Amino acid sequence: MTNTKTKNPQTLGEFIIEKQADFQYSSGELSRLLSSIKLAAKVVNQQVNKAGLVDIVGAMGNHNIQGEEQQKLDVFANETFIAALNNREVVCGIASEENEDYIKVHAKDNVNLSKYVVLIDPLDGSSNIDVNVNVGTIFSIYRRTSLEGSVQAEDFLQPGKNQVAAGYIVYGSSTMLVYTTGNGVNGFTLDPSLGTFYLSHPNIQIPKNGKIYSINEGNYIKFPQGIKKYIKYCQEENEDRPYTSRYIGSLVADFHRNLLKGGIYIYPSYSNAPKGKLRLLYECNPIALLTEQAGGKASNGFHRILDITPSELHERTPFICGSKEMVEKVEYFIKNA
Ligand code: AHM
Ligand code: MG
Repeated sequence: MTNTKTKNPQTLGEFIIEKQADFQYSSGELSRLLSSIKLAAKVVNQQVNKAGLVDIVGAMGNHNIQGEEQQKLDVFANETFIAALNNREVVCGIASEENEDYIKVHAKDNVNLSKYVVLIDPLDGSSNIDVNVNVGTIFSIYRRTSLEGSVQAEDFLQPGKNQVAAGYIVYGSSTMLVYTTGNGVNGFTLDPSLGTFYLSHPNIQIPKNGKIYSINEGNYIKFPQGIKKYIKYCQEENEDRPYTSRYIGSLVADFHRNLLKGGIYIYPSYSNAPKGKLRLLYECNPIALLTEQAGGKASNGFHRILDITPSELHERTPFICGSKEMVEKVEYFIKNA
């Protein structure tokens, strides 16, 4: 007899609870933290979807229906994520790409027992908002290292390999949340009519090799020699080349595509910016953990991104990530430039 019952798709909430068992002695704290991120993601998603209406609403006096002033979306996203994490006291500290310094989360009774800190890039690629192109949120979670009292800078300045979890939300034609707790990478798609994320991409693996390269080639003249040579290699006619060039200018969207299809994302150093543009703590580390968990590689051209010990919150780094063999090829060109 055939079973006619189709299994209900698993929701993100159910998945988080199920995976709690992966953590020995888990108190459910990380699950609550991830649920807070899920909640904030839905709120930001609603606003991002309405972004095109801002001018129309703005024309009515720059005030929304409650008489509050319209906020820029990146400010809105920043405040929404911070509020979601703050209100539920699921973390002891938050650092955001939008804020100069980290935030200490004080519990109502002044005893914050949370052992986690979160770092976020609340709306990455926000320059794309005006033209209806995908943007994203990136998050990174660590266990605090200081033993007591309020959170310290050292709790945030840990190498990426110490991350307990990391992920992103891509606000796109579908909104997806993709995350890892160090046990593989899973992707969830939002059903906007129900406001529920469903497991749509279990155990994502990035292909070992790909045909897509993503880099802002307009800056070619400023690139280091090894990167210039790699671009020429991508464009040569040979075996499976030339590769396809795809660059949205939204890290989350560029990475998401390459993760699913195979490819490489590069933001190198420039002659006038030796550390490139991207931030190690808010962008590169979480994307690097996801890459490695999916079987890919992330490097600064010389070393593994996740091994770098940061010295400041807003530190930048050159960033090369994606399909393992492609990243190794770039490292080869850099070494032999
Ligand atoms: P942002 O955090 O200010 O949005 O900057 C990060 C973004 C990435 O999403 C994107 O890959 C990169 O900047 C694009 O930069 P460029 O326009 O220099 O190519
Ligand atoms: Mg950013």
